[in-house]
Amino acid sequence: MRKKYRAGFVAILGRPNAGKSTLLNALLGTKLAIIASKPQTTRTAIQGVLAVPGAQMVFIDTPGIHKGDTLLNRRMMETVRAAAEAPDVVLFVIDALTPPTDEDTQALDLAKKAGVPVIAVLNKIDWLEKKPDLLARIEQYRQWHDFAAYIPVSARRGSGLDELRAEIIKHLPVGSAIFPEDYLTDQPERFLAAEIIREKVLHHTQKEVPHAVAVAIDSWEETPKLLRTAATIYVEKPGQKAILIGAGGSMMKKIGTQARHDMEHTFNRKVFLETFVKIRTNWREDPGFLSVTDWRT
Ligand SMILES: Nc1nc2c(ncn2[C@@H]2O[C@H](COP(=O)(O)OP(=O)(O)OP(=O)(O)O)[C@@H](O)[C@H]2O)c(=O)[nH]1
Ligand SMILES: [Mg+2]
Repeated sequence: MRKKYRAGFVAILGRPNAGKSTLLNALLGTKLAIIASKPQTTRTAIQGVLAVPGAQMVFIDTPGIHKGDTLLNRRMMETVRAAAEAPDVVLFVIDALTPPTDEDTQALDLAKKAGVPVIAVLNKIDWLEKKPDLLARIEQYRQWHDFAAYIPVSARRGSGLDELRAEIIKHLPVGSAIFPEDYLTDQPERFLAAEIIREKVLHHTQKEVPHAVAVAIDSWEETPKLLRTAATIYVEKPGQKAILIGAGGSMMKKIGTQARHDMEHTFNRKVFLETFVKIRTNWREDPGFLSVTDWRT
């Protein structure tokens, strides 16, 4: 007998930097979400849809669970709570290289609240030196919750993903596809472009600068062969602006070139990108500003 078609929502939860966005991209086989070695890279929920024979998985990547005082931090946590409200299954992403933290506990609390099966995804095993360490880590998490499964993966290398997809599908409800076959994401191209620029900024800056950066797209004109766009990179302080511009504009040039390169790949056309840097004091506390850079509003 043919297996019944399954389709459903899969929330990806976990502490900052666990590798949630890397996992989303790896599961989809497409780069949708930006990645950085700094925590709090993802700021909104990012939906990515994967159709395989017999099933459709609607993944929702979320910001890492953390405590933070700014309005931006609170909005990020509201986003995670909303994503955790009604999934069919949760992927609880664990950085297997490091011991559990308070943020892991908070993330798990939220995952449990969803009241659906939670799969423990032990990520970054490519850097794990000894197998007993992995088994010990699994044992640690087993004490916390009766997970539906414990699946070691390397999101970066792409290992363990077939096992993970198969496990996810088991927990999806029987039903027809939620989105059309070729549908990939709810993110508009402008938002993807702004995120690509922010990713390059994160790669080249340290300490408080990554957290102080927001990107807005000011103009967008496209033809089948060319995309012409202008973006403003907002920071909070003059010192941060100086860092982003760099000596003789060198940093801005580097960020612009790398972002343009990625955008050409993502949008499959030539890109003409102009970037500006502006100071916007305390933008993380400014509801008006936050809604300008949030593509959902
Ligand atoms: N070695 C190794 N590193 C990984 C793996 N997956 C992710 N990383 C790295 O972990 C860091 C964080 O990855 P992200 O995917 O941005 O993590 P995240 O959980 O989405 O982080 P936030 O959005 O800040 O919550 C990056 O430097 C990744 O390259 C993996 O399988 N192996
Ligand atoms: Mg992320």
